[in-house]
Amino acid sequence: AIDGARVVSTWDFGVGANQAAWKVLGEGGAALDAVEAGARWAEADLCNSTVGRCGNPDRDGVLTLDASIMDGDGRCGAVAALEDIAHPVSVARRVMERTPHVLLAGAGAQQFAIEQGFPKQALLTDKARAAWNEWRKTAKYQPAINAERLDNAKPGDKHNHDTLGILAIDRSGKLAGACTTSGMAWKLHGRVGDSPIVGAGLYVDNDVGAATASGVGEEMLRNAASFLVVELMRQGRSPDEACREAIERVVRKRPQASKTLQVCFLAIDKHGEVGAHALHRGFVYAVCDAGKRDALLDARSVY
Ligand code: SD4
Repeated sequence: AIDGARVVSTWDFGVGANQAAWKVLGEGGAALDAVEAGARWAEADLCNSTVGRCGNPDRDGVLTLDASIMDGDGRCGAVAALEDIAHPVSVARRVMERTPHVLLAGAGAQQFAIEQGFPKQALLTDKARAAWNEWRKTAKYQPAINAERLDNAKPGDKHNHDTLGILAIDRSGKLAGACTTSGMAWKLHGRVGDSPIVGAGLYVDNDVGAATASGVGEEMLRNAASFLVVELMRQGRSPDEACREAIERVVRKRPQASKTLQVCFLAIDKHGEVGAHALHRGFVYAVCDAGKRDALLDARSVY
C-alpha cells in the first residue's frame, strides 16, 4: 500500500510541471494523465530553452523534439526528431494508444501527428534563433555542466541541457512517466537522445517503480540507464541507491568523459519512495504530494 499519490520531476521547472500534474493526481486521477499534463506544461513554458516550443535548435538551426510516455503495465509510445509540432508528449501518447508501434521518428512522426489533428506550426522562437546565431560564431559543441544554475545563475543563463522527466504514482498505486526535450542544443541534425528511447530516458514497471534521466543522453543510451535503475530497484536497492549505482556505472564505463558531462537520474518505487543522484552537483528535482507542494530538493552527486 502507498501513502497516497505523488509526482516527481527533474530540475527547477519541475515544480510547475508537478503543479500541472497534481491537478490530475490530487483529484484521484490516473498517473498517466498526470504525467502527460505535467509534460505538456513544460512543453508550453515559454521560458524553457530545453523543452518544447522554446527549445534551442540543432547545429543547422532546426528545432527537433523528442518525447516518450510509459505506464506501469509496459504500454509506451515515443516520438523522435519531431519538427513543428508543439506537444510531442501527446503525440507520443497517441503512438502508444492508436498505433501498433512504440516509436515514430522524423517526417513520419510529423505526418502521424498531423493526421491525428495536431497543428503544424513553426516553433523556433526569436530568442532561440538569436542564441543559435551567437553559437555559430564559434560553432563548438561543448555541453556545459549545469553548475551555473546553482552558483551564479540568472534566469535565462546558458546551460544547454535540461529535460523534463516526470514520474507519478496515483492513488490506486499505478505508476507512469513521461520525458520531453528539445535534446542537446547544437546537436547534429538527426541526433536522437535518450529521452524518446524506452529504457534509456524513461522506464516504468508497476511491480517495481519508475526512473527517468536528464543530462547528456549518449551516456544513458550506452547504459540502458533508466532500465538499469528500475532493475536495480527490482533487486532490492532503494530508489536513491539504484540511482547512485547507475551513476557509478556511467563513471566506470567512461571515467574521463564523466568529469566533464552531466548525467542525472530520478526514481520512484512502487511505495512512493523517491531517490535521485547525479554525476555533478547542481541537479535539483521537484516533489509534490498531499503534504508538500513545491518541494525542490538537491540531488547528491559524485563530483
Ligand atoms: C538529451 N537527455 O537529449 C537529453 C537532454 C537533457 O537535461 O536531458 N538535458 O540527451
